[in-house]
Amino acid sequence: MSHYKSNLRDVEFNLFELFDRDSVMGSGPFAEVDGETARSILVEVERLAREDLAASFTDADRHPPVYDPDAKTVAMNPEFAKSYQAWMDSEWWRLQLPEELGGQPAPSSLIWSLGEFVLGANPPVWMYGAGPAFARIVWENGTDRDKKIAEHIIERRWGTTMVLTEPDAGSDVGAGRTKAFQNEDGTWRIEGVKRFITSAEHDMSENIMHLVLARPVGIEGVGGPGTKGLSLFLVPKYHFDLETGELTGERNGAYVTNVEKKMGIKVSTTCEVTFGDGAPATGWLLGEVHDGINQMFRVIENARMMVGAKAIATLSTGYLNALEYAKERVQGADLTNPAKTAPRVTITHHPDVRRSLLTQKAFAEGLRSLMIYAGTWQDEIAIKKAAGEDASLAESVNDFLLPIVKGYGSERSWVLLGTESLQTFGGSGFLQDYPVEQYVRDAKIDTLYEGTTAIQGQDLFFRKIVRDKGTALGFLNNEIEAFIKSEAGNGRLKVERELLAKGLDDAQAIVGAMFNDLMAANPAEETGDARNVYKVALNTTRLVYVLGDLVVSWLLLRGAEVALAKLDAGATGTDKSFYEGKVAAASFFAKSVLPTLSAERQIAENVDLSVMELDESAF
Ligand code: ST9
Ligand code: FAD
Repeated sequence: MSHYKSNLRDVEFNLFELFDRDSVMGSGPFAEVDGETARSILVEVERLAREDLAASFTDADRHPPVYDPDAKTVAMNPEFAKSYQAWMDSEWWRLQLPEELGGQPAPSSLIWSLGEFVLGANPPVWMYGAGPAFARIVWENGTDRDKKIAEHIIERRWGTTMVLTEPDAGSDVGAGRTKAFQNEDGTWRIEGVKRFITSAEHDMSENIMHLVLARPVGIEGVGGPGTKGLSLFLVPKYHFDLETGELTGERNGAYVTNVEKKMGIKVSTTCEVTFGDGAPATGWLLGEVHDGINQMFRVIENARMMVGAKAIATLSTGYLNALEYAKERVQGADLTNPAKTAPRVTITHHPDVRRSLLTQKAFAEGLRSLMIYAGTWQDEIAIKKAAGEDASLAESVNDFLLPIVKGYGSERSWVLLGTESLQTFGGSGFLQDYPVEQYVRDAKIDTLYEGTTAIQGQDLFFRKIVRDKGTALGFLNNEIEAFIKSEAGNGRLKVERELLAKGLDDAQAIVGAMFNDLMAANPAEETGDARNVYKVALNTTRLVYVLGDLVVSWLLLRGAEVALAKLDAGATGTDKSFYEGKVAAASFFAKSVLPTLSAERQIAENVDLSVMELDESAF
């Protein structure tokens, strides 16, 4: 039986009932994918994920890839390779590609919805299978030569990697020391050691194309310090004929010199890659422009969304596994029946288990709404661009939501998987008999890679709020305010809307306090003290949580409004239960999570410099 438990019904609810994706599907840039097609794609991908992709999930954890240090190659788990092939053969990845690259463009809201199934069933399948999506970035940013390379990546199903991190350059990508020297024929020679590179070696594709950030040497005006001095190079594992893509049989000097042993997600190879040790590592400058960090962020933005989606997908299957167990596990008597001979009940009768299950349900479904909501803004960007209209608001809102999907999504999911989903199983949760212990291990990485939560917090405040001049924040603030003032729920969500109003007020106060501290750090101000920026940064991670809680609660309540209308219209059977569950989860979240924002506000407003003034020896 599959470890993976999906929630197709809730995905469809979000897409078609809450976010009305029927109105954008089948027209504009998504002419080829109408609502009906989308529904059948979801059914098919859900089946594929639950059966073929999930099939190797456990085996691949127990028998991870084997690295041969002499040959510098990796032998993959054969069962996993079958799952990977099943995904590639399905060709659903073409939905992410433009028509010019053989794609059938679909809205991002649909991509992330079906992505949830793949990422919940076996996340590394999506990662190893990201070649075509990477190729899109190469194609969009490339010269004619690069466009050809992009086509080879897709047609020949090459693997791809994103290569930023070095031993001394993790969060601080700009500290990277890998160098690039231009050859006489215009190609480049890369020299340096990168680490933690995902998918950099495996035996599932004939070639691997590395997208490498390196610092050009000896060229006037480029290659300066920091991220802006980095350029992006396409560096293959094997040399190939540029016209046909046919491998020449010659190895390029980009070798995997170590594969890490990890806590989880073991089938995803995490590699040290040495460029130019022994043989030269030759590559091309993407687009023949020195704009590496900007180009790489096109990949990173997508990958951050992917990491959030992975975490959220895992929480959902963790919850549904816990729910199934809880419905069957008999333990203890009902609290209202203290008699020693009282009949034993399933643990779903215990208040604390119900609290835990509803917490899991509310977060899993709320985070799904958050992910798909972000997807709807990506839809909007594509629609506006296709129509030649201004997409800047949609871009701002999407940019704002990304660190929340990634940072908040991963933190909440990984913690809840441990404290609630695994806990529901009691001691059995700690065993490898159930998938949850692997979920916990596999999901921990989501708070780390693609920028740690600390980095997401800084990105959210400094870039997505301050630099954005509050455009996206202001827009969402108005949307939430309008919902609060509306008659949503016809009186039945009144208490919840009041709680949301208080939550919004608290969140506004936190952002306000952070702005004040930022102003007070400005040396141009009379009382400016640069150290006040520490106070801001003491609150940035908090802000990720607070805005995450706020937006998720708002989206859950919007879902409850839709569900109430369906109940009023006479929903019956499983639909009735489903809609009742939506209302209950939204109400539970509003009542049990939103009040905590007042405490966060107090902490944020009272933050001081004592943490920074404490001598390191006192820690
Ligand atoms: C990693 C991989 O961890 C893990 C899993 C991989 C699985 C791979 C496979 C699946 C992926 C699928 C992908 C498919 C691809 C494509 C699909 C297409 C459909 N937004 O603030 P500044 C840029 S990989 C946009 O001064 P610092 C911007 O150009 C390792 N751009 O930064 C900016 O210039 P300007 C991940 C942004 O102080 C420039 O950077 N590692 C954003 O120099 C400089 O900005 C990390 O994530 C943004 N949010 O450097 C590193 N931010 O301002 C984490 C910056 O003029 N560290 N730019 O616009 C950071 O993010 C740091 O904050 C830093 C700081 C490095 C940016
Ligand atoms: P550090 O940057 O040293 O951070 C250590 C701690 O300090 C963290 O808690 C961090 O939040 C905090 N910190 C650091 N700087 C700051 C700051 N300025 N403000 C506040 N706090 C800060 N990289 C790639 O390029 N390609 C890949 O494919 C890839 N895949 C990966 C796969 C795995 C399994 C792992 C573990 C990593 C992968 N990475 C990859 C690297 C990953 O992106 C980095 O590990 C991550 O960005 C953090 O860098 P670091 O590990 O050096 O930690």
